[in-house]
Amino acid sequence: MIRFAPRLALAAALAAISGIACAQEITLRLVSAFPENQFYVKRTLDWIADVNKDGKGVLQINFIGKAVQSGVVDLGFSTGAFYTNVMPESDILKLAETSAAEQRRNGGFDLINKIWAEKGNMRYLAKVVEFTPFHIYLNKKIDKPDLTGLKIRITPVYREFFQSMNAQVMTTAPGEVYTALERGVIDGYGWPIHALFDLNWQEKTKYRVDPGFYNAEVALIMNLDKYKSLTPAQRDYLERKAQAYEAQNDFWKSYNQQEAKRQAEVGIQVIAFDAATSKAFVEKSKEIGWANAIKASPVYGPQLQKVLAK
Ligand code: 173
Repeated sequence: MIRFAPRLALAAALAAISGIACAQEITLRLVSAFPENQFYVKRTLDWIADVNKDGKGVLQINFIGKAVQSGVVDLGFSTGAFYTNVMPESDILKLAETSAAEQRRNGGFDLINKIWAEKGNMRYLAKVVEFTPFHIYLNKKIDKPDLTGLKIRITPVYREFFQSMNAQVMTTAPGEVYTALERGVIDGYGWPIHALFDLNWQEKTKYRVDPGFYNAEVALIMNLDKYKSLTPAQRDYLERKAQAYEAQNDFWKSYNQQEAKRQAEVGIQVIAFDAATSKAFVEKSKEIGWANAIKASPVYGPQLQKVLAK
């Protein structure tokens, strides 16, 4: 039997106690790709407050603000279109017809994380915006899906689809769209069904084209080295909280209905196509989207299609 000398036993006991007393707490830095007045960010700030309330002694998040940078931050709150410079696959998530919950069951979430780890040194923690179509918003009237002669603000989400309708496209950050509309630099823009009001674009918008297409994706992403450096307790806590945030995504279904109503109330008119034209419009958006996805990512494009498309 091994007997500890009293002093050694005391040292061991103290070490054990100090391990508990200084239960490791980590503070992660988060940046948002979206402006702080956007409702997305408010929801995420609420989530951060909740994480910090329950996570004392385990994990805290420090919101840094608006910046699209890598390396200097631990967590990003962004959409795939804003980091196609890291990997083209990021923009493919807009083509998802399966939900985040389904992707966690059908292997999609694991595939995304395999790609994000390999190409972006990132962990895709949770999707927190979904069930949200994009639309074309215009200040000039059209009567068919033809954008000839129109200057339209885009991100990578919309590029090929809008070009296929002959639009003259220009990439513009959300923060610059209002002024571009005001000055007539653009005749319209691609944007989700929601969040016009966050940035006051309803003041400068006459029409919304229906139907919508694709599925807006906004997620919490994390530097993979940082993710791996977390203790099991920290990682479990962060995963649990991120998944709880994702589990609220049904919220967007009713929110989007209210947003469409609000648009109508301020006089934004809907340009609708007949049933056959609408169907062809949506089909074409998907065809173009997947053709580009597979061209940009010949190996992972088809694998993503299996888990994202329906
Ligand atoms: O239009 C955009 O800026 C864009 O690509 C996007 C994507 C997801 C949510 C909101 C906007």
